[in-house]
Amino acid sequence: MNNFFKFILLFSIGLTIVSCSKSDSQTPLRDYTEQYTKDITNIETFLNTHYLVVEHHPGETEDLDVSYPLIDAGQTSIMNQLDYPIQTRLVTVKQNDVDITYKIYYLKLREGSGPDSKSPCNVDRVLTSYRGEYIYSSTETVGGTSVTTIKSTQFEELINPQSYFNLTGVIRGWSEIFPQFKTGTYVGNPDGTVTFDNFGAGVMFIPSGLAYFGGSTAGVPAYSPLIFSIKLYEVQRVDHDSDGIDSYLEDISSPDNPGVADGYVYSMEEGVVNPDDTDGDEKPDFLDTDDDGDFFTTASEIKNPITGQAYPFANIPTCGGTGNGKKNYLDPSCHGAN
Ligand SMILES: [Ca+2]
Ligand SMILES: [Ca+2]
Ligand SMILES: [Ca+2]
Ligand SMILES: [Ca+2]
Repeated sequence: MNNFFKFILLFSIGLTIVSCSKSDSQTPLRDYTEQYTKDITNIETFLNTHYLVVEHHPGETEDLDVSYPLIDAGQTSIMNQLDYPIQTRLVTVKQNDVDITYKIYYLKLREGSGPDSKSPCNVDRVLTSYRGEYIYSSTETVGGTSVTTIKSTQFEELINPQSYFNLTGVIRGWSEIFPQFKTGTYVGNPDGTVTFDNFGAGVMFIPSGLAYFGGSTAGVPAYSPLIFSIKLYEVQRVDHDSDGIDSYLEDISSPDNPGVADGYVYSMEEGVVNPDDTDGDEKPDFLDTDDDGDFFTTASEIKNPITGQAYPFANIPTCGGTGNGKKNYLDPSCHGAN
């Protein structure tokens, strides 16, 4: 980590992306399911009635700036264009005791690449520049006829980020989509600025239930679906349970592919099996200081008995001879390096 990043870690600024849902206590919140139906209809209408403009300026701040004009002369919609095929991620959340499966549409303008390229997991911290817009419905009278158009308006832009965002402290949509991208490269300039290149860049279209929902914040009306265009500059790992294993390495499985890490660590509701909970005690590995439930802490199990220091992650021994390939701290049949 260079000095620039050490320096900016010292700062913490409050921006509206930080999740703070404060609703008017006089008005009951709308029904989540009904609101989602409206949101996804408006998002899909937006995607079908606007087209994508992407600017290419390699090595400059403006690289992969994006805009979404209304189709007016037969352009191909965001939904149907093939330069950056639209992708979706489904996210199920229990809200007011009802499971709602949200669809987040997103575009990968560039995944991100470089010798040290890395993806954040959903609980890491990210250095990102971004632009936020909200989607709304606008009705105008044209030639005596009432015409409704789905439009978007910018509410926030951050071009030169000075601090990291904690993906556990921002809207849910961000923590779901950032892991789909990777960092690129950067160089420090003599004037103290930093030039980023080949960074991950994309656009996400987020239903209000995974954003501010009924909270109106910093120029965003309540119940607004949001559009964020993002550029991923750097990732900072977090070890939430301080057991010596960074949280992204405590991603051991995925709901669809048992045993295959997917870039997300999961916290499940009570009674729901968590793919990232080795000992099944309902504490996910990234929050569990004894991951295999053998009463030996993970921190003690990853210590090299000769040096007394933790092994580098790649060198943590597997349980001697049992042949299941699990590292010691994930296997209750052995303890530590013995
Ligand atoms: Ca940990
Ligand atoms: Ca556990
Ligand atoms: Ca752990
Ligand atoms: Ca243990």
